[in-house]
Amino acid sequence: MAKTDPLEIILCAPRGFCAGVDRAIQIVELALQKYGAPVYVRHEIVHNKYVVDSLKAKGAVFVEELDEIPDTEAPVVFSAHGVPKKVPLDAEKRAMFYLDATCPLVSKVHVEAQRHHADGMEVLLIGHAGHPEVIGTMGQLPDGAISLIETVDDVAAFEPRDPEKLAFVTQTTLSVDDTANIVAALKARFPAIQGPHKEDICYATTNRQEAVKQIAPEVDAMIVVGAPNSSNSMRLVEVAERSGCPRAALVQRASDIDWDFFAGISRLGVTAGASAPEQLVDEIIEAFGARYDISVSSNVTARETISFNLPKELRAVPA
Ligand code: 2E6
Ligand code: F3S
Repeated sequence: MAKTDPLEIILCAPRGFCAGVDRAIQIVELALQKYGAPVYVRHEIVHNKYVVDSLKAKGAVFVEELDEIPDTEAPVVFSAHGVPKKVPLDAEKRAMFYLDATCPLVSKVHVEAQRHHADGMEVLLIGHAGHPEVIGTMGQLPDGAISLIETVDDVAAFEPRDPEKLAFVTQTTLSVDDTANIVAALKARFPAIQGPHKEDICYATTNRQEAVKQIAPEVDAMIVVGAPNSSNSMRLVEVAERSGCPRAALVQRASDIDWDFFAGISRLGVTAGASAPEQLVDEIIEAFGARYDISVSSNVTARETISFNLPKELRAVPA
């Protein structure tokens, strides 16, 4: 490879921040502006170290659980992934001032699960064990009320209380294709099962996967800018591989690029998970620009115009 070697870079569009991530980060930034530091944040506000470190530098303090926070009048922000019901209850018991940055599309799933439970249905959640969104959604109902389904095999093994009274909800960041198979298996085994029209995968997850599917067969390699604990970003790497891209890699920063892995390529696809800032995409393109003669274009597969309201406490703060 020499600086004269041509490299065509094709950027997937849409990529990067979704409306829920944008809102969650704004909540922390505006809380810092309005109330001053510290602002406590329960869990990474979104799954990206660069975002978290930038907010830390402005005075945000990240914790995993509320019991790590001293008694304080400082605001406590709940991350975009949502929290079990117990978390706001515990915060209220301690008279904490909290701001909920749960993505409204995750809150919608919480409401669905509660509605099914109130209607006397047994609720299944399709998702990945241990993910904070899954913990948050399962925590909307009493312990044991939601059963987790991760695979088609789990569908075969599941024993319902009453197959006529079953409902399902899903995590928002799953593989569209894997989830379609799981939902098909559920419907085949339990024809009366209730649920959303397809699943609860959000618009941003769907659009980013679709964008990767279009580009993956056309390029020699694909970079997904994002973090290893970011479910939606990891799904983009899988989609690229399954759609025929011979080399797909998750990259957090330009300094992480394994140059041997990308040796000999002439077309590179680039996307970014919903929690990855565009600065990191720019940094990675620049790193390729230092080694190749690059030309950059975008492949637009959808246009996103959605945005979410801020919590009322922060609406009057100048951005
Ligand atoms: C909240 C809900 C969904 O790991 P995951 O993809 O869920 O989370 P992030 O922070 O990488 O992406 C944004 C997000 C927040 N997605
Ligand atoms: Fe919300 Fe989907 Fe983003 S659930 S935080 S819009 S990835």
